[in-house]
Amino acid sequence: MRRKLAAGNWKMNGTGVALSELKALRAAHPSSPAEILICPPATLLHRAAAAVEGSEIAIGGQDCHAAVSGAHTGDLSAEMLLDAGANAVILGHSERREDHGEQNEEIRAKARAAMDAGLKAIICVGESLNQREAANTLDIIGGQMSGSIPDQATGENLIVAYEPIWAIGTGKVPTLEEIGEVHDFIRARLERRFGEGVGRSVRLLYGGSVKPSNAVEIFGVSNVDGALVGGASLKAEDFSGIIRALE
Ligand code: G2H
Repeated sequence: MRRKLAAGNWKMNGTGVALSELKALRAAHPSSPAEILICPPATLLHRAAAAVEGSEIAIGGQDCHAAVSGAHTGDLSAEMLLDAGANAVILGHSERREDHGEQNEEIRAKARAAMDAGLKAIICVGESLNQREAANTLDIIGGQMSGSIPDQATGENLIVAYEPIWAIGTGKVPTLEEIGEVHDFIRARLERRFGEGVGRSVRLLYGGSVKPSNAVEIFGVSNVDGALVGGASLKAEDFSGIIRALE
């Protein structure tokens, strides 16, 4: 039985005042059958971790370096995220693939480092609109999966997020059939590569313009175990609505 997961990706949003949203979220969900994760910007990790200490809410990073330490100005290692209070990290988000030219091989190395440090790696995959229109979606997702998921993946340390690039922050959402087709494909690929036991235990998140008003129907799709939420995770009230849709 896979535990449902609501993961919030704050992206490059939030200064200290945003912690009030985290406190409101904590108050609204003193307990939850679903796992709740918030990934704030790195500058807020320590304070966010302190704000949720002893609660149901976990904290995650939005990226990490593949190396353990060294001369990498501006970067953070997986161990540093762990030390700051994170238990997970988002890797290979399309915004990082685009803004920083991240390729599958680098994402795989980062995921290895995250898993070695004891973090859960949320590896993002997704197609562009051109790729979907050219009927290449499953080829693209399959290539991203084999390129960026490391061999030591398990149901504990790996979460895969399907985020069609054209649905991110645009308000456009794929049909439920389209979401189901990709999630079933991801599940089948995981089972083929890692065996049924591991393949069935990895959680699959949908991401891209999830909000309280569409969460229930998206969570009803087979092999959708939760969501990776951007814009609608910034306000406790909105994110609460999405968490409730999982409960
Ligand atoms: C997709 C998602 C969060 P949003 O990037 O990762 O963002 O919910 O704003 O589309």
